[in-house]
Amino acid sequence: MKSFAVFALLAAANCVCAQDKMEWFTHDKFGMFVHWGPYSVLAGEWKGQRTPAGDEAEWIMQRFNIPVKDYREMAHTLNPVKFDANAYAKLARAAGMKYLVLTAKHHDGFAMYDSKVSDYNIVKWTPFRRDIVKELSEACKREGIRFCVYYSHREDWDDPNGYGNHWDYDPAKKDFDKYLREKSLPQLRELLTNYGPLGLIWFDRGIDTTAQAKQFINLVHELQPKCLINGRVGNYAHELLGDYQNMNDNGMPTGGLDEYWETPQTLNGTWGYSKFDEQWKTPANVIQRMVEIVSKGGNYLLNIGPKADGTIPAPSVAVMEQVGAWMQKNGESIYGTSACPVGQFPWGRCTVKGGNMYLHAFQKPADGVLWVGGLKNEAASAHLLQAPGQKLEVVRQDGVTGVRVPAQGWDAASTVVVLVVKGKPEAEPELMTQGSDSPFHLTGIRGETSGQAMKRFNRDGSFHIGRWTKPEDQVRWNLVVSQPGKYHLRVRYAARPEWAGRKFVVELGGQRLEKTVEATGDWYQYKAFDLGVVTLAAKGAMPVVIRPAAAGPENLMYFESLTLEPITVSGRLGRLD
Ligand code: FHN
Repeated sequence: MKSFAVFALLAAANCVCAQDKMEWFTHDKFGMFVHWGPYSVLAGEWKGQRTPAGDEAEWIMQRFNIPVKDYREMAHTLNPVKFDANAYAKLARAAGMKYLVLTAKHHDGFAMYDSKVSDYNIVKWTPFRRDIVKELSEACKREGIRFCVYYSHREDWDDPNGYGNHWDYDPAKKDFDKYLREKSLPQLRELLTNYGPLGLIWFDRGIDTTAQAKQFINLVHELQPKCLINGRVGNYAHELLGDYQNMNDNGMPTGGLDEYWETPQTLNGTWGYSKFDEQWKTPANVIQRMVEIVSKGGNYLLNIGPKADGTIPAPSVAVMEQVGAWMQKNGESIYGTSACPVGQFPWGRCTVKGGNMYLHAFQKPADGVLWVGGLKNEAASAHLLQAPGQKLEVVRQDGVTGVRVPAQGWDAASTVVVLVVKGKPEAEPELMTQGSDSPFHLTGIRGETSGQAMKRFNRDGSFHIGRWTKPEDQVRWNLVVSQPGKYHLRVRYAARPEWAGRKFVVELGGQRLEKTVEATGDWYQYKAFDLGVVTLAAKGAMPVVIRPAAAGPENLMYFESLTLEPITVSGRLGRLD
């Protein structure tokens, strides 16, 4: 008993630690990604051939299978004489960004710092001879920006044993462990040792085994325990490691997640500089994306791709500055906020801090009212964030709260209204309604999680429920049945062989089904299973719950959805399959 209490205390202490470590990340919300390397010299063109439309310019070496010898020759010419680290850090600050992630080494294997491990770096290989990582880390410190590095730990097209170059090197002859031992891990050690405290390390494209990933994680923990590790450190098809998850590139989740997350996004269509890509996002688009990300509890890592001379493309600067002007006025509604418990509105999105709900109106509603459906709390007052002294009228109709907004003075990107509510904003349970003969599709991301059950990200861009082991770790939906009758009940999940045999329970309308988890293959190999026929006897409200039947050591399953498909509806014969 006593040892259990000690264990519980230690576990609680660890938990606080993990939360403490994430504090700046969840507060800061907005960071600058910088993709810069020798590929900026080519700027999307090799010997008269362009990288295909929509292609990423930093991949040019791989796209045209440029021999290492030729690429290395080209890298000798990188000479960013106009580089001014202060300008980068100042731009990040002006944009309202709080952290900056620089590609210390991208997939081409070239280091943007003075590496003793490999001479293939900006100091020893180019006439420039200056250490970009050092200069930027110092400039960031001066500007109060948290400095972070990207490091391509698996992919390295220059090293004979690194991953990815099959045009110069025979993959069968590669000794990947030698690459890890002699380049990747030692370079990471240099970055963690020589440039002061790093906010986070951004690994990319995963790595084959968990044991390999652990070597990187352990090194970070050993040298800089507070430095965060992104989710791309391990194999994407396995349990995702790291302190937080990254969406796919330019990805946006369909709803809020229960884990820490960030989405890396481009400002045009490429990460590294391309002279052909002028498809710049507008400031309004960037602001609305940021609001949407923050409204779902995530962070926005927005990229710039500097030119070979060290300057930042003028359109990127212009967009960043305009975003910054908006942030200057409206930052309160972004920094330190959390996800909005109520959904996505036709007029925009919402973020939350204490009892303040920041209603971000992307467009003026036709009736002049921002309706906030699904809110449990009573409203206290409302005002424009820019005019705290002028109260706005709070209206209520059919149980729904709304704020009447002025006709004038709208911001092209997002006008922020502060709705102050009594207590912590909470959502009414979401009601899942059905059309005639239509199935109920109950996805994990639309359910209400409780206990340890967690809405998590999948590398294929979808979501699942994980981390649930005990009966109190549940997912629940509130159905409104309008078509009573018999329904096929199906579940879709992924389960590793060692999870098979666990029991799970589905409760609905007074019925309790206990079923056994079957193996589907690996972590993210989803399969649908028929759970039999159930009766939704009467019209009206009906909760549905899925949970582990008993406590167990592992994940119950990676749950994706339950489906209720009508067989007979209201006495009629529905779909039979
Ligand atoms: O291959 C890279 C790509 O070049 C870029 O660095 C992005 C940024 O998220 N990550 C990889 C692809 O996911």
